[in-house]
Amino acid sequence: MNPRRGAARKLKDPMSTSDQVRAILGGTIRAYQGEPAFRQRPDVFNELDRIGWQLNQPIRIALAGTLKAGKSTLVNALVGENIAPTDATEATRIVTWFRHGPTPKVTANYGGRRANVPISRDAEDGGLTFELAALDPAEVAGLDVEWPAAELIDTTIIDTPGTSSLSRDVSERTLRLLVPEDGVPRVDAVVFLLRTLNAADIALLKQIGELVGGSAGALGVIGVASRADEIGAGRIDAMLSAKDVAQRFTSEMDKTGICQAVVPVSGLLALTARTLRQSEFVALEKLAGVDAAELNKAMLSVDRFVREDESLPVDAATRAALLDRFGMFGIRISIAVLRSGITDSVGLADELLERSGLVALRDVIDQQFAQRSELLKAHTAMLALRRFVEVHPIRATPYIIADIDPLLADTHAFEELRLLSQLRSRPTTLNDDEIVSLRRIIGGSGTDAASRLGLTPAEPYDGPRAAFAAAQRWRRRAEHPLNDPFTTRACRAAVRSAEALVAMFAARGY
Ligand SMILES: Nc1nc2c(ncn2[C@@H]2O[C@H](COP(=O)(O)OP(=O)(O)O)[C@@H](O)[C@H]2O)c(=O)[nH]1
Ligand SMILES: [Mg+2]
Repeated sequence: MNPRRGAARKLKDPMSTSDQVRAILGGTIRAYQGEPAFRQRPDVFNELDRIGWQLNQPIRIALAGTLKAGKSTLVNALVGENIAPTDATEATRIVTWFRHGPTPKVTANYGGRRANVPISRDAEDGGLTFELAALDPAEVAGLDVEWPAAELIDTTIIDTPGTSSLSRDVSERTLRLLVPEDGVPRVDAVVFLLRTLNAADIALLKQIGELVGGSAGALGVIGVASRADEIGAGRIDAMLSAKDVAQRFTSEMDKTGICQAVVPVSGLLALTARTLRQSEFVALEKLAGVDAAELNKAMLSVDRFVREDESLPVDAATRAALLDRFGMFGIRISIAVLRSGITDSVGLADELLERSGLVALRDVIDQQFAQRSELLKAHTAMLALRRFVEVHPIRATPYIIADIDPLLADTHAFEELRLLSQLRSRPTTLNDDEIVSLRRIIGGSGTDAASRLGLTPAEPYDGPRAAFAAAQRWRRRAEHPLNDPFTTRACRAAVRSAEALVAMFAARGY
């Protein structure tokens, strides 16, 4: 277990937000039981039970973004197995839920009924195909994939069709999932993938961000600059400029202020690294042994690389297969890594995984979503409940809303999340150093005490003093006469975060 998570857990209020949500939900159920008009309405109680049940379920993270942004590939990379069909098969037009289950099982939500979907596995690439032929894809509202993957135990991942696709229908399906018309949220957090960044992408991102991050949507949004390996067009000498481009891309996305963080990721490289085969390692080692000038010539273009060439130690079909799995950049990087002295497939896989950006993305998901999963779920549950009592009004409705609204507004952790995204786009009078430590204290690098205070684990006893100093510093900064209202609000939030740390240390007897 991650020891830092333990610290974060102790930071919670005595009555956690989830407990408060459960209490409100319990009260709501009793209120409906007391209403003669609803006593005989199992549907109403089912819906209320579902809201409560969801609080105990894994956090739901949706992958959204433009068509062919690499969403399905990233699902596979995150799960570590080739289970989400990629490219334009029928299934990629359908919202697919990947949950943990004891045995592989796929069910289609088909015109309000459930139908079992047979699965077949491609002998060559190991990719799955869901046999939907018996069903009319237009009628399939969603697919439920249960899979015995460890990565799905704490997280349910939702793969969505592209949002800016030519088909309005597909766009709307995704939008409806992220921002449902009935106002009842279906997901707790969103990873948004963009492959290019043009005006249309930014407009779409803004639109989704306003809806998603707004009053009726998920609170957590992470941006991914996807297919990052393609930015340098596969040229290893372009790696530096690729990094530049990725950074510029990242900061452009940052500026939209919709995401709490933006990470460049190559899902393809990550998936290949996580499923690297010994035969691939052997083929790459052979290529790495070829004279550098010769190999460079053979790798001038994709066409050239896959054509018959007796002088290369690896046959054309194998080269084509490598290209599919690694991409041009991945092959170049692998060869460079092997030439630098890595001698086993595990070493190569680790290096590729690191370079793919997946490790960084998982860290961010952990900091922004996993460490806050209880809160994100509590937030979704409250939005759902608020919506529910409005749609089915009873005498108690105004009282229930009067319980929910202050919790939504006052819960400091929600304010931290809102600020983490707003700090990227809204001007403040804080200088760069201040922004960095403000982001940190409100949990931008992790919600445990050490991360918030910027302490290394080696100096734990400085915690109480650092927390106290931070509270003082931000209190002073909040009172600066030239602050605009947003800056004051952000500084006050930092004070509250620091005070929570002081209280936590005091409770532990420091
Ligand atoms: N080079 C490269 N290609 C990728 C990457 N991710 C996906 N692709 C390719 O892009 C195409 C579309 O990917 P897919 O995951 O189906 O995208 P989706 O439509 O967003 O689900 C496929 O041919 C993938 O192999 C990546 O990180 N790098
Ligand atoms: Mg897809």
